[in-house]
Amino acid sequence: FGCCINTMANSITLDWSENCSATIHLYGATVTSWINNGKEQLFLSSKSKIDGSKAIRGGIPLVFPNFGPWEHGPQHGFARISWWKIIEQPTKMSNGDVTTVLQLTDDDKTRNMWNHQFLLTYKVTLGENNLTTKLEVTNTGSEQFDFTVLLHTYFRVSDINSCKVSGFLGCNYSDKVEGTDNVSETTKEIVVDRNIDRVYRLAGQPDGHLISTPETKLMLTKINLPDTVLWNPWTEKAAAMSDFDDLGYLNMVCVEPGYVSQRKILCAGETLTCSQNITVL
Ligand code: TA6
Repeated sequence: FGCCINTMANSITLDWSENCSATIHLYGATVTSWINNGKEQLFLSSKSKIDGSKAIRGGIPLVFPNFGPWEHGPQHGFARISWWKIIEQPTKMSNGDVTTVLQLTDDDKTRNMWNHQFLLTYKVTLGENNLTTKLEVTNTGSEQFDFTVLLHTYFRVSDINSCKVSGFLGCNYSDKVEGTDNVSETTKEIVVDRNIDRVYRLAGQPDGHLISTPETKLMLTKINLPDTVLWNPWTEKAAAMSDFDDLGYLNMVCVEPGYVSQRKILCAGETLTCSQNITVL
């Protein structure tokens, strides 16, 4: 099976086999689909815009150079609402993995918001039973800059009530819904049953996060993304988002590896390489 570039839809599809593929949209370099063993692993809202009018609601949006509300521009920064370029066509490696590389560099638009020179290089690798997304942030300017970065992964679940997420035990977190900070997690396996929006510090160490439902078990491991955001909008917040299916919260959970509780400082010429690997167990 080869790989194809669907220029009409501004997306690239990586084909490992007829029932194992991934699709990346050039808008935001957003992975919008990952099918493993014939089953879709990512959540994509049926109301999501993929015409470039707003960030894609689902898949793996890229958050850079700022996680959360931002005084210089849109929430979560400009990476997920920019058109990226393919710099390495989809390629089948000797071990069977299929990879592609996309890139985003500063331009007038980004410099108007954030006056720094940067290069983002994003490599997506599809294996028989795993997906790896690796983001390299390079400071191509002559001054240091600081940022936060996050992979905003939306996992598809058959039923949120039967989904358990582990890897947070003992981690301190800030809770955007309760308005608390520095609470320590006492639950080994979290079952999301309400609006949850937490930034866990130093989470998923060393073994990663297990996202399990009766149907599938996914293991998320990460490099240089010390924090993990756990989010589900639940009923009210889902209904308040025009691009989110009203009942979509029943079929998704966001487990988002990020470098967000502290700002990362990059000196001129320096690169941060961060990645997540999601394996179907
Ligand atoms: O990752 C969690 C979060 O920061 C939530 O607070 C919520 O705002 C979510 O991201 C989605 O943000 P968006 O800008 O995509 O609507």
